[in-house]
Amino acid sequence: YRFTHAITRKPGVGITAGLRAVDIGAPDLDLMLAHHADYIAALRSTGAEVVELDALADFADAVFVEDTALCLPRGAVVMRPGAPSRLGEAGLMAPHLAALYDDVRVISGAESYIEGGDILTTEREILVGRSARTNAAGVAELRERVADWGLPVREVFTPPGVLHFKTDCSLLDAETVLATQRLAASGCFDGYRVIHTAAGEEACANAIRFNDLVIMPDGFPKTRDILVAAGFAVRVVGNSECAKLDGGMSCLSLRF
Ligand code: CIR
Repeated sequence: YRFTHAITRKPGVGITAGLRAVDIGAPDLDLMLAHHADYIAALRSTGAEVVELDALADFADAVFVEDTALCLPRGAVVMRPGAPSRLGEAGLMAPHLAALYDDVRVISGAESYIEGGDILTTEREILVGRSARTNAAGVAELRERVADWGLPVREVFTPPGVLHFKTDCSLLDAETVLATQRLAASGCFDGYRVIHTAAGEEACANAIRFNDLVIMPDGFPKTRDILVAAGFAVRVVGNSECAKLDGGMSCLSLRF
């Protein structure tokens, strides 16, 4: 599958108030902007069109656009983020999806919560991990919304204490997943080839395959070497500031 588009959003001054599981200090906006520019340059270098939306003053975490939508080949689904401070971000993404897709559907149930970070789409199925942000009603509603798009929804396990399912995994090609040991041990990737993150480098499991590149965070040399040895063209991008807010490579874009 080749991606033709990505949607990103600039981080704004409010980023210092972004959600985080553990406070290890405020992110530096200027450094985050520099990393963000490198990330966008990497996406663009593959030939894709990259939309750069303006920062949203009222939403501290809006740079993490992935959580607002699910972008599939046949259409997009607007999510209902389970973090109360992020719920309003999804509706603000909808018009940008409508500009690029003919078919945009919406998760709308009052009890349904689901974030894009909990969804890994492969060429044969959509894996969704329940988490503190994604509940059973959200998964059930997603299943209904995409029922006629040809990809079954399979509910999987998010390890306790992990923000999103995809915090711990990425799709590297049609058959290959990069995953932490603690996630892969659940068996959710049986039938796929699994490459484990190196011991102590679990924080780099959230990478992306975007066309010819695997884009991964800087600072994880053992896993980078494993991926290079497996034949992937790896591009490393600084992620120190997003990491303070539990964000990684997938969170920063919607890709389709
Ligand atoms: C949050 O807690 O919602 C943000 N600070 C981080 C979101 C990361 N998004 C993602 O993994 N898809």
